[in-house]
Formats: sequence, structure tokens, C-alpha cells
Amino acid sequence: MPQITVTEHLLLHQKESPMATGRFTRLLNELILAAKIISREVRKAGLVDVLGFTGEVNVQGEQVQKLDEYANKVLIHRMQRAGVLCAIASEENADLILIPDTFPKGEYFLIFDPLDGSSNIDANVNVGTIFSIYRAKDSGNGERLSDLLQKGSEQVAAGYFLYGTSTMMVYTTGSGVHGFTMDPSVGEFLLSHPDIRIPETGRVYSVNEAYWHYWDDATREAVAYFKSPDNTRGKPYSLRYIGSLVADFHRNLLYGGIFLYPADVRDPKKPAGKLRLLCEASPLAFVCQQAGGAATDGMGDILDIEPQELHQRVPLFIGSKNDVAKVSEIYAKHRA
Ligand code: P6P
Repeated sequence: MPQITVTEHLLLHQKESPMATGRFTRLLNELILAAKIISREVRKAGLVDVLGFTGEVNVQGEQVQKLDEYANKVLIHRMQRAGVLCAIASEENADLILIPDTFPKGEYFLIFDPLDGSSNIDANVNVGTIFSIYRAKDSGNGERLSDLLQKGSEQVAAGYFLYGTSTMMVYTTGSGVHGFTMDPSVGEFLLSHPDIRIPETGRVYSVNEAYWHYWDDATREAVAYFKSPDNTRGKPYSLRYIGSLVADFHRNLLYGGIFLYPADVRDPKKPAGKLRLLCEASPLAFVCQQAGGAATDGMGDILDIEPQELHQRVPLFIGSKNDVAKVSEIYAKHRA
């Protein structure tokens, strides 16, 4: 296959998309540079002192891993200098990260989870970076949250980097989903998965069943469906759960399946479950929808949710269209 880089692929596709400016390409290339730097450190984790906890706690109340902190710093440093952003938001930072006046600003707003799944790093399990890109609303200079918080359907681009057996980048700008694999010998992401389509019905379900006793009846019925021999497949789905969202999502995107992180009553501070709307659910929902899949919070499409706050959490059911539709059907029945 001819070696097609992300930049070349964007130029080929930009003709079809409203981003026919070099500014978006510049944004994506800075993101790619940050991911290359993060990938280099992830690959040698264990050899250098990036393992273990910093002893600090992030805005989510989670122990911060050194690699978490490193990835967050690399992304903020690089993206503040991209010259096309008006603001940045990170899963690790409570508030908006503004662009210092010393750097040119632009019309895009970037949100990311710098290193999702980081609790797995010490066990050498895949981790990932998730990103979401919006255009700031015209009303302000893009430094007010009200200019930035928008529905997932307003995203201009979204995707993730997966630091796994190889380093991959998967993204969409609204013209399908495309996967690139890093060729370490040249340090470039090269097109390896053009036009990814998720099977309409999957064969895998991914959920942490340890929370069974904390779920409502609709959630229990949905999970029971996927492991029942009486479902439309006539046999149980396989349970695959790595505990690293990007890795679980990516496998289901390629093989077909559904990832579930339902609301549960374990933690009254997190009634909607653990995952965040803006830096996890929305970007993956955009990728999934563009690949022919779907994503719901049990009530409606993830991409239709109007965010109320930066770190808002939502239940997430995402993957093959028919499997997500089954969850929506069960939830609707229990609401009736
Ligand atoms: P649980 C990792 O911390 C993460 O945010 C996602 O990557 C992953 O899917 C989820 O949490 C795992 O959560 O509650 O099953 O351990």
C-alpha cells in the first residue's frame, strides 16, 4: 500500500470538508507531535522513573500517575503554541487552560483526556489519549465556558491515540473514520485502516460486572441480554474488558461489540457513572457514529447532550448500531 501520511490524507479529504484551511492541519500536526512524545515515554515506562504515583490527586479525585502528569504537560505545552486555539480543557485540570498572550490564538477549542486508562500503566496495559475539537462560538473570544460548551454533534474533529502493541491514531473530521499506525523507523503515522466501519451487530460486550449490585433493573436486563444464549445472535457475546476505555473501544470498533459504563449507585458524587461527556463520551461517540455505530446514555444520543459543565459525567453505551439500539429499547421499556 502506498505510504499515506495524516497530512496527505487530510489534504486529500479536506477538499470535502469545511476545514479547507491549513490551520486545522497545523492543529492536528501539533497534536501528533505531542502524541509521539507521549508514546516515546509510555514505551519506556518502567525503565525510567515515570511509574508510580506522584502522590497528588487530580480534579476527578483520582491518584495522579507520573505519566498522566507528563502527558498532560506535553499536550498543554505543545497545544498552547499551536497558534489556532482559543482555549484548552483537560480531564486533569479543573478549569479551562487559556492561551498565554505571548502566543497567537485561533478559533478552535481542544479538549482531551491526556492518558486514559493510566491506572493500568504499571501492568503494561494499553493506554490512550482522547481528543475532541470544536470551533468556539462567535459570541466571545472563546475564553468563556459558554462559548465553548457545545453538543457532541458540533465537534469538527475527534479521535484518539492508542499506545498499544503499536501506536495508532484514529480520527474523524465528519468524513468517515481513518486509522494510522506509527512506523517507528520513520516516526510517521501511516494510513493503515482507511474508512473503518463497525459491524452492525457485534460479538463482544465490555462492562465491569463487579458493579452488578449497584445497577438499576434496566442495566441488569441489558447486560443479561448480551450474555444470554437467547439473544438475537443465539449465543452469548464474549466478555472482553481491559479496563482501559480507548483499548476496549478500539477493539469493539474493529471487531464489532458494545462497551457499557452504566450509572451506578456506588458513589453518590458520581450518580451518572465514571466517564466524562466532553473528553471521553462525545469524541468516541463522534468516531463511532462516523463508523456506522451509535452511542447513547440510555435516554438519547450522546451527541445530542447539551453539556452543562466541563467535567460532566454520563452513562455510556457505545458500539455496534444494533447492540446500542437494544440497550435503548430496554431502557425505554423500563421508563414506560
Ligand atoms: P472501572 C480508566 O481509569 C477509565 O477511566 C477508563 O479507561 C476505563 O474504561 C474505566 O475507567 C474503568 O473503570 O470502574 O471498570 O475500573
